[in-house]
Amino acid sequence: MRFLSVLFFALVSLAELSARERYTINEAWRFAQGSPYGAFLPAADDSAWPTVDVPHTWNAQDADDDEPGFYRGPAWYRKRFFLSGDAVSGQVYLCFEGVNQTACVYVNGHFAGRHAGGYTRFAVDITPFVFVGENLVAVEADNRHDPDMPPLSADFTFFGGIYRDVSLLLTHKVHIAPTDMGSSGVCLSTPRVSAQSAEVDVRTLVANRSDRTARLRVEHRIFAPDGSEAARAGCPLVVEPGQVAEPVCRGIRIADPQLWDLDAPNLYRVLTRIVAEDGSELDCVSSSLGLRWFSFDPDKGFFLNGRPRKLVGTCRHQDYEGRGWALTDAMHERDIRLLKRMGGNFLRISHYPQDPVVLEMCDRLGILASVEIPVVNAVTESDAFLDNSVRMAREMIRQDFNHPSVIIWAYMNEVLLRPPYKDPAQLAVYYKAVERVARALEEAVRAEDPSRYTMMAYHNAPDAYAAAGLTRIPMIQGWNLYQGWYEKDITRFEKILDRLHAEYPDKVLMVTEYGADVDQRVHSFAPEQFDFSQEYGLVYHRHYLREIMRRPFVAGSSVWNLNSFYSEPRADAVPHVNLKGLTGLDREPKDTYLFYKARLAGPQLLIGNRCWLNRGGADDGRGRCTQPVPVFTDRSSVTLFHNGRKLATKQTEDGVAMFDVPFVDGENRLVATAGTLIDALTVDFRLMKASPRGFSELCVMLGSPRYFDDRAAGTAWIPEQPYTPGSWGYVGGRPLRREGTGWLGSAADIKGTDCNALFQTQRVGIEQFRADVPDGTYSVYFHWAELDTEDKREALAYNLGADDAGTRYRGRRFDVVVNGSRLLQDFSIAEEAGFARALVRKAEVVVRDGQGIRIDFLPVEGEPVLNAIRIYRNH
Ligand code: GCB
Ligand code: CA
Repeated sequence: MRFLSVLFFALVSLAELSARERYTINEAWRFAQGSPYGAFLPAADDSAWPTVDVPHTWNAQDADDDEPGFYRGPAWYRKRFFLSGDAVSGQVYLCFEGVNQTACVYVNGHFAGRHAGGYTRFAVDITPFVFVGENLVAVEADNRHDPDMPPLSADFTFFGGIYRDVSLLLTHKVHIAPTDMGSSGVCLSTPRVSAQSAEVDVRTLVANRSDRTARLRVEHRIFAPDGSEAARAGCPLVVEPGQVAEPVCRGIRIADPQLWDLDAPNLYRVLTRIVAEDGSELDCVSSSLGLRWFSFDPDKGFFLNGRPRKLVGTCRHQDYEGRGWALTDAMHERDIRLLKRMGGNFLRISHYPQDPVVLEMCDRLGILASVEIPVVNAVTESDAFLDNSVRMAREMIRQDFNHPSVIIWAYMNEVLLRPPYKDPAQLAVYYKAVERVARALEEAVRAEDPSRYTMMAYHNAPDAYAAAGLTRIPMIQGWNLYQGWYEKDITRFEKILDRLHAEYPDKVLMVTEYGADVDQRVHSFAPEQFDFSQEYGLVYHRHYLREIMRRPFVAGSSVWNLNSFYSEPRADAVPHVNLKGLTGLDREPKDTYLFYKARLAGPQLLIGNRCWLNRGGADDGRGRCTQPVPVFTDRSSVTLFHNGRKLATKQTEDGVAMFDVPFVDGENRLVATAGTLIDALTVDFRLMKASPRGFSELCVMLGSPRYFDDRAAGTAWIPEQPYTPGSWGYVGGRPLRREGTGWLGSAADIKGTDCNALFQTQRVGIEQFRADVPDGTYSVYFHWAELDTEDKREALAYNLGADDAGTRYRGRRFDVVVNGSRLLQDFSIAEEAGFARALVRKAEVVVRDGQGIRIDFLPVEGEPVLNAIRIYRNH
């Protein structure tokens, strides 16, 4: 095998090799968690290790299961790769786009390099260690907590692994070096750009790893978007053996530039070549270049190429359902298209630098971006923490410097959220330490790149940030605001904006985050704060966007978040997930996404609730169930047809027209029209009824005004109603509400189910559930979870105001009597299933003599509860 591969490469090397080669080596790595003995040695036996492909993470499962925590520690990856004689006679680099969080790289048993920090790229020069033929690379990756490495804590899962691409880069001994903190070795800046002309400076990093003096020419050719040559420049260069030179070619002039803009993201291409004395090309790097200028004004906002542009967009995390952070390039690309199609023009790449294709896509699609390093929640008062943060900021800037889409470098997010002290004296000392890190970062960033703005994102504690001296340091203040979500009173949002602008009239202000968690499966026609419904999400975003748009001093805003993402300790409606995405972890658009699209993306007509496929409701007694349906559009009015009949024409408000649709059982065809725009949706509706004259399946959530679409089972759960003779419903009791906040249901993660929303609410003190069904045989499925808690739950880092330990359990026991006969006696949910664990008990009930179903809940100790009930007719 080894001989064959040598032969193969010997044959290849006969052909002319191009100046540089770069290709991924993602496939067939051997992987082992822990620290297997001698894993860096070529001779180590990895034959029993599972084979994985990178991008890879070892936390995809354990960060999304019922066990708290996930593996944070060392793991090893090993791979054999093959090099030709030509490759080995040149320079060989291994390039990593991202390993979380530290990586130690060994090649053929030799230590070749180390990189700390999970979000920036790095190249390791492995030339001294490689052979012709088979080589072995072993990488130890480690995602354990390191107090000197940001992030210390954050509301996202720190997935471990080689979670981005790995490439081999083969160059000549004299080459453009990738060794400057992972930069490409070509650095483009545009000191002067106007509509008439542009000037480009190019700095190149040229390394001579040969043993002879290199007499060279560095050449730059700039090609216009149409491919024609727009400018050319070059200079001679002499580099002594072992030296690295950094020639700068200044003032390359481009007349009548085609500007890079949001609607016309024109990209030039700069081809940088290193040419030997004999005219042969030694290396060549192509970089894209955008010509634009921009500025921020504290009152008027943002200007691009002289034109005012309100920045409106989202933040983004790099997660996908089932994969953690291990995404392919194409999956990253898709997200940026999702943002563009929504009409967004701004991406806050948060809370860390992301895959290189993300900014490439922003360049290509015309989206402006900010990028930040992950100093989140807190700092460590050590020099090592400061040094690591500054290095990370430099890496970020050098790696992404050339992108015209980047306008802001940011470096701290809510850094006062989790101070390690409570004592005021200690806190004051700590604030000084935070300020020191902030000043060091601000200085480093401005020195690295004076052409962009700097930004810090704060949470709603302006006084604390002012006290810590942090509000005046960055050029832009970014505020993360959650009034109406974590905090009460949604109108406080605009009040805080106005207050901040009045307090800092000379500072540029952005709303760097705002959002509400939405579980795609949850709906409510009585939406309220913290109910996770699609409808509350809409209420929230309509309000925020309106207030943001009204204020020219708000230079821009970014919704938290484009996509839902993993956050291991969260419970919420979907455990381990932050649900604030406008799209789900699977990128299914929520109604909020459709709303933004209608507001921002030009001609649109989109019927909402389009993913609610198990939709149901209670029969109104006339064979119908009238429910609201939103239609999203930029037009001023919309007409809706239902099953071929015109329903109504409605005026739009903030991009939404609301219709009351009298759904019937089965297919409901909705057609919306506005001018020439048309959209259609077919909804399969389950009309639920229980009366002596008729029955259809009944799925009812108790103590809840919500609807729940159980997609796995295809069941449509509907809200409770009080019992009236001839129908169905509960008797007695009250919905569970949280102490303090009064929010719906419990904050506990319910084990043993994917349907938290179904079990987190209940009717406490329920006396009866009745359904006046016709005679027959029925299955009754009681759904329970004990929501009172045994222990105080650990406060969640991010349930800002929402920390909620639940009500303390004081014992609960009851009898369940069905149509007069006792089904369960002295029944205790906690004894049967434990706390916060789903329990479904199915019972067969024979109904005769027109008695219907009558279930009595008789207290023995504490109050009886019921979370949900499903009644199904067998015959
Ligand atoms: C924030 C944080 C972000 C969280 C978000 C939330 O303010 O910056 O990392 O994910 O709130 O959803 O609570
Ligand atoms: Ca776990």
